[in-house]
Amino acid sequence: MIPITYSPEVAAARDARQPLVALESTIITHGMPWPQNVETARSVEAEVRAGGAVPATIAVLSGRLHVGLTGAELDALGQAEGVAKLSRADFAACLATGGTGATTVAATMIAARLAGIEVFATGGIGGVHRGAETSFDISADLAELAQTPVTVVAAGAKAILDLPKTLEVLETSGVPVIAYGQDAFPAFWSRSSGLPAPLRMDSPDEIARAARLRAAMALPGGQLVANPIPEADEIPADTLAPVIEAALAEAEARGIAAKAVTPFLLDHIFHATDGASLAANIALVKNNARLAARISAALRAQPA
Ligand code: PSU
Repeated sequence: MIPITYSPEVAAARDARQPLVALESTIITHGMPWPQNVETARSVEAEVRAGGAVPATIAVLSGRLHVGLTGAELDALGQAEGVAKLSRADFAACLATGGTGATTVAATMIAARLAGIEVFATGGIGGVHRGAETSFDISADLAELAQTPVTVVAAGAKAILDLPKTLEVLETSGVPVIAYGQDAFPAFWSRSSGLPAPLRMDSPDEIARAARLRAAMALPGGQLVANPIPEADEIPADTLAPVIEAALAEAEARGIAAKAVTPFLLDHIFHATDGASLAANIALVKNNARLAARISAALRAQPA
């Protein structure tokens, strides 16, 4: 038996068959500083509710998988020290040993599938890191998208990554990468990466229909919906490029590796931009939550 606790709000939504949207917790513990992390988590949940769906923030607390966090649980997680960053490889081990961990995109997809939640909103997925040809650092998020049937709404992949290689791996693994409302693949803080997205859709209905058809065709895996950051909130790619280069050089000089790379880079860029990168990150996650709520409602209207 998997030790799962549903929050009262999520349990009621499941009973009433209301549309649900999963939200991750690594962005809270490893992606943003306190207190903006908790404030953002709350406002992202509010966006999902305003969009007519119910938010289910996911984390492992003392060996139980929580689907939906209470306000007190969210506050505690946002200030906790030494929380594990869970992916597919260590998820079950954390449950088995009574640990506490935040779920990455990969682990949140697994939890969403277990809870019957079809849509998940985050900031940006992990991907192929620059220099992967020597480091082999490729996020487990990509392999998860290839095998777990959840539609993930993100502002593309983080611009700290090697985006052409990230798109190549997604293509090889058969993951539909759908830019929402534009032709270009977005680059997290910027609306365009300068790379064309493999697919484009302009409505939540189409995205829902594609998910249903993939299931009908017995195709495993999810869909990546790449939703560009709103124009008013973006940081142009050329402004950010030198900041990213400097952050990568610093990570290399300090020998930062594996799971520590993404949190290190995000923190470095936050300080180097005087917080502008965080403001953009918050805006894009809220924007993704709004679209995810609409996709979840569209899926409810198109029963499997
Ligand atoms: N989106 C954000 N901030 C984040 C993340 C997503 O706006 O910190 C997290 C997600 O949990 C994602 C992880 O799975 O970054 C990627 O980490 P890595 O590159 O180590 O796979």
